Amino acid sequence: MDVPRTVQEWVDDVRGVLQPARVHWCDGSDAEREALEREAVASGVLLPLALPGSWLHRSHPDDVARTEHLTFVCSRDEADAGPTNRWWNPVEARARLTELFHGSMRGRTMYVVPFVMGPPGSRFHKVGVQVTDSVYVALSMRIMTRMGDVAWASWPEDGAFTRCLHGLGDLSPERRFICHFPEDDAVWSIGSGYGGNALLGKKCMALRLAGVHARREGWLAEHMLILGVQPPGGPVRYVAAAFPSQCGKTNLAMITPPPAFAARGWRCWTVGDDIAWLRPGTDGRLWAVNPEAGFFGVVPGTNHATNPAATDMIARETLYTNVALRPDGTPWWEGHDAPAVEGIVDWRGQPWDGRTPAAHPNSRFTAPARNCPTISPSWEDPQGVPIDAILFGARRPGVIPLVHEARDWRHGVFLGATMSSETTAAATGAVGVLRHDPMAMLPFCGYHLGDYLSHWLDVGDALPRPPRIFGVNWFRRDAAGRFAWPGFGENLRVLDWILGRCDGARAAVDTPLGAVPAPGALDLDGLTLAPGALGTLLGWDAAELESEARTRMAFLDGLGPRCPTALRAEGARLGAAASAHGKATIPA
Ligand code: OXD
Ligand code: MN
Repeated sequence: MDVPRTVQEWVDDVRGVLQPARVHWCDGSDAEREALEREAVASGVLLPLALPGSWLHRSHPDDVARTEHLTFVCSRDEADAGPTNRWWNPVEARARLTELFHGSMRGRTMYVVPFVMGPPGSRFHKVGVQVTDSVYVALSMRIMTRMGDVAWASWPEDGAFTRCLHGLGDLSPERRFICHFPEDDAVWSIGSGYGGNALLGKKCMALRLAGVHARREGWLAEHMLILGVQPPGGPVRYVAAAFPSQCGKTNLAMITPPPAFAARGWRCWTVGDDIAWLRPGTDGRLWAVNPEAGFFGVVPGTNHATNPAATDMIARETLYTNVALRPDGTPWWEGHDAPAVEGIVDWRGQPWDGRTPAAHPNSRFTAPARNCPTISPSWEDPQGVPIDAILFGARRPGVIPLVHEARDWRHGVFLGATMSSETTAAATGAVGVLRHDPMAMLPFCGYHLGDYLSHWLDVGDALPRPPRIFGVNWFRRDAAGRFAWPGFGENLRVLDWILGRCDGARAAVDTPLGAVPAPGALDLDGLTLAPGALGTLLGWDAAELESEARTRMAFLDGLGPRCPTALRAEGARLGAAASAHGKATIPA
């Protein structure tokens, strides 16, 4: 199919501003990939690794994570960006970025990258075109999206596409901006080659801009993994789970059943690890697809114990960013299966001193979803998969139990809307600071958060058979500061309880926050926990929950009048329930 006229005109326009020496229209073929890889090696952008079809990219040392303080929602009306986004007047933003883009590709190649998010031809899919001067970005987009001629073949009848303009600029954080123009369905990003800032189909299009479409069209674009869980002899059931960045989404998405469950025949299937597009189905349930085609996962800590599927997946056809290099040409990182060896070169390309991390804490793998050994046979199903349960997870050392269940959709929206989590290395800034991160979408909601929460309530009202909603916390610590729950594969025990609750088949006891497993309801067969761990994991303290309720209410108040009153009512109810319980703690 020919390139649509609107695309050709847009590319001609931006080319006039960027003034590249060459323009390469990506077709997505293998021959093209090989040519781009050769080009990237020749220019020092990629180093070949001693793993089949795999490469190492070292980024600029100042360009290693998402930069939330340089990310803007440029809606026409400032009020539409809401109190949690940085707003920039769209006329001023365009003027400043045009100045920076002007002539910025002189002497360079401009890659035109057409791509599809979602299974092509499905009711979920959307198309975009990204212009970039980074061969690393073009190759990454080839892994993370359906890239190339497939986009022209999937072009929608109304011709709507997201215009994604990306340039490396001079990579200075002083001149780095990631700007979203929701009314024009466009993203302009300059000054960064980092995934979340530069692979514009991902956070920028599939979350921030798709969220705006989703609100208009009655669906949800969420920062969620999608996982299929198959009990012995039963059908696959699907859960979607929102966690802030670096809180184990990829590990949960690729979970391996613990031995006691594997022996009984449990299987788990990966559908997606980062983004879910969820639409009401004609059957009154919520159906989900993963709009991406690859995984952009955190490398440190990945090994055969924590994530065997990812460890096998990234042994070939993987683009590594900012990991360390062993003398034999293979990558290495903290938490690798193998111990460190002599002669490691760190992520900056320097001999490793053994004192600072060898791999950057936010070093990443980019790998095709089809290479994942646990990939679900339904991962590209154009219908999506039906969701039984939604999980909201956070990194909380205290207060929040291992798992708790919402009474209903409205209560579940409150739990998600007011969750908080410790910050991580996925974004620049301090690590380990507790911040509110509603539905793990704080950095990714492209419009007013109050409107977003109202939209969540509306979607639930329109769903005759909504998923049940749960909160989870794998990161609770005991009095000595140790993790009370082993996590990783053992999290299947929690999923088992959750799915049992969806069937009305597992016992629970009420707490002010929600229902937690009743004594004996969590299947702990084959697992030995430290004495008292279950009490730490499932117990609660009234004073802590009262204080938690106050913090949650203050957060909702900060959203202003657009915050749904129904959620404030839930906050008041939590506070009242906690104080009514005096100092009681449910024994686990
Ligand atoms: C990611 C993130 O890369 O959330 O997925 O930062
Ligand atoms: Mn993410």
